[in-house]
Amino acid sequence: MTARRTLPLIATDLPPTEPARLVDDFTPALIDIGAHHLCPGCGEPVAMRSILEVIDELEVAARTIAVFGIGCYTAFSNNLDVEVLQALHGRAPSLATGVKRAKPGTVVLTVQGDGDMVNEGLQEVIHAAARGERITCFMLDNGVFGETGGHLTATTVLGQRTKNTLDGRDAERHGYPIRLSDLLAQLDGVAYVARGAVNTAGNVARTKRMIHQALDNQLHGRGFSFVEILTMCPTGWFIETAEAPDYLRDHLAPVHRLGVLKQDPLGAPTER
Ligand SMILES: Cc1ncc(C[n+]2csc(CCOP(=O)(O)OP(=O)(O)O)c2C)c(N)n1
Ligand code: SF4
Ligand SMILES: [Mg+2]
Repeated sequence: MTARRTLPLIATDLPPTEPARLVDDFTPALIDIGAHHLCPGCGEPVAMRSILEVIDELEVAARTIAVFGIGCYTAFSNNLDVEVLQALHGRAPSLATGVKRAKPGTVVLTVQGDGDMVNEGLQEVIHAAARGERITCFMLDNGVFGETGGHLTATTVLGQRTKNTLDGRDAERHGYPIRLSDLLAQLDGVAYVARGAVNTAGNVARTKRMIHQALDNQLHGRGFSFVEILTMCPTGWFIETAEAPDYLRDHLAPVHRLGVLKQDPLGAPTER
């Protein structure tokens, strides 16, 4: 049994005591709204921004097709200057496979959460990876079903507070977390696997390099590329917004370890 968590509970049924304050406009070129409606301190907008900045830098926006899963990040799907397809829960890698095979000249990526990808569609990503599909999949991993209230997912780490594990995930009762990047790195057909995070400026910069490498692989016809991005979810973790970056560092990152897990310079054969 894991030790009881002692962090104070935050009331999420009341409005914030202080209004939000816009400190600057950091809207990236490929997002056509100035503000988003995700929670303050959420890591997903930072991850989305990083992906879009790399697409812009690679000058592939006009031939990019993003396939979205369903989660809080899906709020961005109507506001991007790239083509977007909405997949059913967990099915984005299969839809992306069809798009890439039908239109090999496009740059096809998926954006999914941990609940969408590891709970609701685990087989889809594993099979797409093993087939060596020339697509790039991004998983925004906050260890909770954020959009539906912050419940436990398959990646929730032991001891992590979620809506249905307020005393922390307990191995005996809830099982162990799945480290998806580590699993995918074992598969032939996979060219690149990396795990980044957006809890510090340094980690954002490193994660952007991973995103760049993963998309560059696709542009060179190499095999399946995957980047997991650990993102803060202060709402679903039931902690103060300002505590979330350190909570990610202290609880999520020691289990889902940051770094490049696989880098095959050649990848799978490129005939397809
Ligand atoms: C088949 C199906 N089951 C459940 C839902 C409800 N649902 C919508 S978003 C979501 C959570 C997704 O969690 P995750 O992928 O981790 O994204 P996050 O919200 O954390 O960014 C769920 C369960 C749904 N839309 N469809
Ligand atoms: S619930 Fe979590 S993942 Fe969803 S917008 Fe809020 S902080 Fe972000
Ligand atoms: Mg999630």
